[in-house]
Amino acid sequence: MDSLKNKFAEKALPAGTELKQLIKDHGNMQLGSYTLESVYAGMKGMIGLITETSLLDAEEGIRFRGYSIPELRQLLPKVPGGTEPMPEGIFYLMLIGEIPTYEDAHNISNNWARRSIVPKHVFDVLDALPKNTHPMTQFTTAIMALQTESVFAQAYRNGINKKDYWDPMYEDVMNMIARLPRVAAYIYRRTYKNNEHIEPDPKLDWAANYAHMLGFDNLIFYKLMRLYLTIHSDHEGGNVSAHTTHLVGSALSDPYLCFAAAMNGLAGPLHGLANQEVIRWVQHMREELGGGLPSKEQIAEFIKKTLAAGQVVPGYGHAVLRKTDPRFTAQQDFAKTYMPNDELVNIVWRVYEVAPPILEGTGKIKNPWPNVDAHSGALLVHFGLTESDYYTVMFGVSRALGVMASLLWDRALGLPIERPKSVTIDWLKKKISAATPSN
Ligand code: HAX
Repeated sequence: MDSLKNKFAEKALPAGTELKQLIKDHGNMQLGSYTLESVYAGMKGMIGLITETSLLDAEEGIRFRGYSIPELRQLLPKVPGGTEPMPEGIFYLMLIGEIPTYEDAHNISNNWARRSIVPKHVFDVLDALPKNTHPMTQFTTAIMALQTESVFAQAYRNGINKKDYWDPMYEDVMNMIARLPRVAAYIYRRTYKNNEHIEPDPKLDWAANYAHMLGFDNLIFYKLMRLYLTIHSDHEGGNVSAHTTHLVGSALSDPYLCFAAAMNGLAGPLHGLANQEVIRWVQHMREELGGGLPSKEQIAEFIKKTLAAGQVVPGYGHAVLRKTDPRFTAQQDFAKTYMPNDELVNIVWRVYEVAPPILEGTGKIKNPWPNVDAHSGALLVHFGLTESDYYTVMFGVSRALGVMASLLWDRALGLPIERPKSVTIDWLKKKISAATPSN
């Protein structure tokens, strides 16, 4: 270790232990309207944001503008002959607050198709990256390359009245969402399909066109993409990708800058990258056990081994939810209809039977139930989309719908720059000692 690194470890590691002890002994101390414990624990449960698009209930799961996922699977418009909602519909709902008609959703499809041309330099930037660059790194790089097109950045430079910010922001949001499937499909095809690209089909809706450009022209896969891109779109305002969008946007950064930052958060294994990690974890288990459908006992052993190694069981747990994620249930429902005998899907279901009591038994994991990421990979593998490093990009394409609708609301509401107060450990110690009666 170099001397600076050594010095840092000497200082910071004991400080971590000391801070944990402070929280244990004085966690109930009030800091403003909150306790020290809640400040330390990642501000969970603190109301600190106003987000219109969706609201999360710990027991029930997410509601988009008041509607649960099962309700939205019924109520949102579908393509003719379709069975799953169009993501265009949930975008309309999040932005406007009303259930759209089919015509409303179809108009958005056409609007995005018209805006979907990706400037050539974005592909050139991607082509300059080594092929083995992680797809999420390629994705954020491409979003940054798209930023040359920002209408808001140009309008700000030209001097725009703050009351009008939302207007050029709207143009950026619509242009970016329109272009993401092409960019995301390009990343997939250059990384895994020998750089053989597939032209968009403007007659298809947004989700089916993305599936088409990925190379999966299968009607059931189209349905899966509509469901997938709908349910991953939003999870109220405090999750890392949504909060990042809001925070960066509060500095009046344009939508491309905000979304690239958000995607760097989504690329973390405790957030969106968990969908990749779940499939890697299941495959690792299968390899160790010599393939096939593992027994419940074997799965239990593997979970215990993961915990004993100080690692997380990916796809389980949540910062807010305290029940099975309804986004998991929606995907399970889809799988029961279209692929009930798929082996990987059955492993996911068996893990669901085995994992919760073991996780609960640790006594510290607050939510032992599966989240959205526990199921999504197995559905994609079923159709031959096996490259798990790519999965978070698909999540990101969907997440754009929610966080960009929220960003437009932020600017329309004129929300101010975000700037919470931070304090040092030394400040905390002084506060604690002032509040502790001397004896
Ligand atoms: N496996 C093992 N340990 C877990 C765990 C899991 N699935 N979930 C929580 N824990 C541990 C935490 O690491 C923490 O341990 P320490 O006290 O040693 O630090 C302890 O249990 C308490 O954590 P918690 O309060 O229950 O959970 P947090 O709010 O801190 O974290 C996470 C929530 C989602 C990050 C966590 O449950 C986790 O790491 N899960 C696995 C990764 C995952 O699936 N992430 C995706 C979440 C959904 C999402 O954002 N999708 O994009």
